[in-house]
Amino acid sequence: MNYTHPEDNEEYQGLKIQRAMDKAPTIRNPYFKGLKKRPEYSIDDYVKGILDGNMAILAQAVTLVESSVEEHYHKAQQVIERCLPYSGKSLRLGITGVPGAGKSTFIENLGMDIVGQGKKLAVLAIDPSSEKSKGSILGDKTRMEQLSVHKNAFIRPSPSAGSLGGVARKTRETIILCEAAGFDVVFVETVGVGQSETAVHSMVDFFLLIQLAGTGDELQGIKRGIMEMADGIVINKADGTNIQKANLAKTHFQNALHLFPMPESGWAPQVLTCSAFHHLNLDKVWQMIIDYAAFTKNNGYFAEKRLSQSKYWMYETIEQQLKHNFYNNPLIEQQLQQIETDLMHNRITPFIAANNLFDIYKKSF
Ligand SMILES: Nc1nc2c(ncn2[C@@H]2O[C@H](COP(=O)(O)OP(=O)(O)OP(=O)(O)O)[C@@H](O)[C@H]2O)c(=O)[nH]1
Ligand SMILES: [Mg+2]
Repeated sequence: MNYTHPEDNEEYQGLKIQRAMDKAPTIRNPYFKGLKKRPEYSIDDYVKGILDGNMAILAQAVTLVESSVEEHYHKAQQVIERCLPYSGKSLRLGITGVPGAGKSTFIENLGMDIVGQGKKLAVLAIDPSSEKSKGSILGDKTRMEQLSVHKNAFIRPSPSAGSLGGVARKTRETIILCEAAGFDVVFVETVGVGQSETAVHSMVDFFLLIQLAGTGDELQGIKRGIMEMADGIVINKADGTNIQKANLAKTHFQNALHLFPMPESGWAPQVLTCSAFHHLNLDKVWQMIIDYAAFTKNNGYFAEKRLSQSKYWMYETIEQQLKHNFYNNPLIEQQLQQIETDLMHNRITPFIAANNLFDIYKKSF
């Protein structure tokens, strides 16, 4: 249908409708100067800033890594690739423990010791629940009051968008950027609830489990798999009236660890007690980590483990991309619902349903 408007006539004197986008009004009040647009950095800017150890640019590069915008993804990948030759030099430490075990307190106090030695420390997190709860484990920077404002510390909450695989990939890539920016130690925190441990374990050199004593069922409380991953266990809150219980728990854990086969690293996991809050024995915990690094560097396991982690991440990425590609294929998007309905009505078996979808997928190329 064709409308003619009187205002289309050049001689029309009344109010005119502003023509489409060529003169769209600005959304923001032009007199409001509060919000400055962030400078748009080039890949060179990012790489140079990171290699110079510029924290503000590092933080923005991490934001780029975490972005779900396709264009950002490609830019981030190029930044990472250019930083890769400068990465790998840090000591990567994974920290897990049930809520309330004292992870944040531990990281704050051990972290302050580490930066006190002139080292640079990055604290990252993997929290697959953060998207749902909107609060992530490192959201509570208040518990890291001193560390969060220290010039040699970089604290970053868990990326929140996407699947665990996606969140883990982003954290892993952030480690690379931090290392290129000259960080000597990287902590990756997670909550002791299961799958996220495997993800953290696959990106760190040393995996530390923080436990509590005194519940009596401490051994049952954690999954065997998590204990098997641990290179060290600390019983936290070993202070005041809790010391004896902590020592008892230490013996329990030591006995339990004896039942596990010797880990591939050749390092027998140690159990220590500490008080993160009262700053007791944290030096021993740190020494254990240093000893582990020296021991495994000496027997070759340190480098070997990093290589096998790279391999793990390659396959992990392939799987993620295949999945992404499959489910975002327009033909699959069209057919999936129908085939699922057929399945729900018992018109088709799951196996045939999957095969049919694969046929559709393969034919789409
Ligand atoms: N007595 C004592 N209390 C501690 C110790 N470490 C932590 N706490 C207390 O235990 C509580 C929980 O500590 P957090 O450091 O927040 O524990 P978290 O593991 O980070 O907990 P989530 O972030 O909820 O997973 C806080 O009230 C701490 O003050 C310790 O060594 N001794
Ligand atoms: Mg915490």
